[in-house]
Order: sequence, then C-alpha cells, then structure tokens
Amino acid sequence: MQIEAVELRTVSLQLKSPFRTSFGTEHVKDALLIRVAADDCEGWGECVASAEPLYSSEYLAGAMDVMRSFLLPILFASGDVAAADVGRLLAPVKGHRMAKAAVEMAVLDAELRRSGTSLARRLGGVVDRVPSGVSVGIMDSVPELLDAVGDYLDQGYVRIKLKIQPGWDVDAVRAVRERFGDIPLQVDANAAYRLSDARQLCRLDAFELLLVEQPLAEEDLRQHAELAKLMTTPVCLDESIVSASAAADAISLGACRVINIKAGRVGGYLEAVRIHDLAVASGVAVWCGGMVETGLGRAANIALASLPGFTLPGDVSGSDRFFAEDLTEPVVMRGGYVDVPTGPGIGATPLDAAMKRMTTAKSTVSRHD
Ligand code: SMG
Ligand code: MG
Repeated sequence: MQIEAVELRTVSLQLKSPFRTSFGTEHVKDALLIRVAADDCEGWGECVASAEPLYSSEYLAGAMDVMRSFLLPILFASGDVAAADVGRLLAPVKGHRMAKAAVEMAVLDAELRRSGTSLARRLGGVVDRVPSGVSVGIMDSVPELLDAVGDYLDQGYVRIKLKIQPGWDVDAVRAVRERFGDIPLQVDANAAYRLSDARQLCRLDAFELLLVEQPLAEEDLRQHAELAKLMTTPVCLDESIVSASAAADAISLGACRVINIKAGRVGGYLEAVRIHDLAVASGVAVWCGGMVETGLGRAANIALASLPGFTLPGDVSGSDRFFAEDLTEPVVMRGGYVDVPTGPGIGATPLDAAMKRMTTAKSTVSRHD
C-alpha cells in the first residue's frame, strides 16, 4: 500500500488503581497511537513506550520524535509498502524498537483490514481463546496484596504474577502461597536485583514458582546464565529479549528457560513470531507479556498469544484490570479466558467518543509535507 498520511495521537487513560513496579508507580496510562491511512484502507498501531524511560531506554516523546523525523519519512519515500517489508525498511535506524513496532502494527492492521483477515490468522494462531493471567503490583502491605490477589482469583484469573523488588519478595510470596495454596504463581523483578543477591533470590525456590522474570539488568545475559545455574526456579527473560537474535543468544548461553514475548519490545508482531518459532524449536516455553495496553494493543497481544508455542498463561487480562473505561470495546475476561479477536486486522477499533475524550494531543504527517 502507498501510505498517504499518518496521524500521531497521545491518549491518557485513568488507571483504576496505581500500578507499582520496582521502577516506579503509574497512575495514568499515557499511550502513543498511530493511524496510517492509505488510499483504500487505514490501520492502527500502539506504541508501548511509557512516558519515562524507566522500563527500557525508549520513552513516549522520543518514540514520537523518531517516528516523525526518521521512520515515517522512510515509509513515505518507499512507495508501495507491505507490512512484511517494514522491518527491513526501518532497519537502518538503530534501536527504537517500540516505535518501529507501532509503525509496523499499523501497516499490518491496514493490510489485514483490506484483505479481511484477522491478525491471529495472519500470525498463525491455533485457538479461539487464551488463558488470562494477571500482573499484581507492589503494595504498601501484605494484607493489601492478599486482598488484591483474592479478588483476581475470584474474578477467574488463572495465573498470578507478583511484582517483586528487594524488600518485597520472599515474605510477599510466602503470604500468597500460605493463603491461596497451590495456585499458578510467578514473580517479576523488572531488573531490580544483582547477581550478588543470588542467595536471596534462591530463597524463592521454596515456593515452586512457575518462573522468576527478569531478575537482573537488561544487558546481563551472562549473569542471568550464572543465576539460572544457582536457582531451581526457571529464569524467564523480558527486558533482555529485544530481538530474535538476543533470544538466540540468551537460549544458547542458558540465560533463560522461558521467554516473555512482547511484540512492542522486540520491534513488532512479525519479529515476535520469529522469537516464538525459535523458542519452540529450542524447547523454550514462551508466554505473551503486556505493557498496560489500551484495547488496541491488548487485542493484538491476544492474537499473538493464540500461537501454539504460548504454553504458559500471558499477561493478557481484561481491560477492566486497569481501566474503568477503555478506548475500544473492552477486552473481557470470562472464566479465566479472553477471546481471540476474529474481525479483520487487530479486530479492535477506537470508539469515537472515548477517543475524543482521552486524546491529549494529535498531529498529522503527510506524504507531501
Ligand atoms: O499489561 O498486564 C499488563 C502489565 C503486565 O506487569 C506487566 N508488565 O515487566 O512485564 C512487565 C510489566 C511492564 C509494565 S511497564 C508499563
Ligand atoms: Mg516483565
């Protein structure tokens, strides 16, 4: 397709409750959305970069700038563009995978809407619903945590992930195990530990967790491999896996037995599928991560999670886990599952009124600018 214009839009969604991780507390979700328009179709993308560069080096205003200054001019100059070409066309720009992923997602959505194909079908999905896990933030107290976990279990979530950090780890996990027994449970440190904390991390082995996610820093593949030898709990990588190439390195180093795949982090849904394929071929389990996406990114993540290698429940919760109101029809978790969208493209579209209310800024870049 020949892309004629691209709309960049920031939206702000109120979170139902603050979401606290080892790197900070979010009260609102600020998202960068992109809409590409070609002569006969349009498509939506969502960039997972947060307002501040605390999860990874990318951040929302930076993503917007690199799109406007570098990525979109390349696409405009490329004439007829297919989604499968976007990664290669944008490769001369180093890094900026979250920005690139959003651009590719929008082109992919447009292409699929035009052909009437769902994203799940395009990516190779094999199921029509996927199990829904929930990520539970760091709380002020253990009783507060137990109330939150109890509430999510009552709602039907099939797997609980606890955010941890030094000072909020073993006691929190023990309390959840003692209260709720043998539930599928895992933890995510968002790189808050160092290899010298291995003794403390090994204390988590007593609780038969499904995995410990990203205990050490993004760059520390070798140190994750050392830690993995010391722990019986499987090490899972999130932040470290920025590409299929990084995944191949991590697997061959023995740095992880499990991978959290986030399309936004790895440069797009097509690279996410390559990581899935590589992991399956290597006997490494994968699951679909989340970045507190709006209904757009959430729908696309569910499509990705329907591929056969996603053998562990993902962070694919219902919209109401985070938002009182989403900007699309909400994703609904029922009986521990969310349905894989079947409509063309990502299968979700912004609702005009909600979108208008939630928009904080909007601009358009055209081929002829
Ligand atoms: O979307 O359910 C979700 C959030 C899941 O915990 C979650 N994501 O490191 O895996 C992770 C975190 C990153 C959140 S940063 C906004
Ligand atoms: Mg994580």
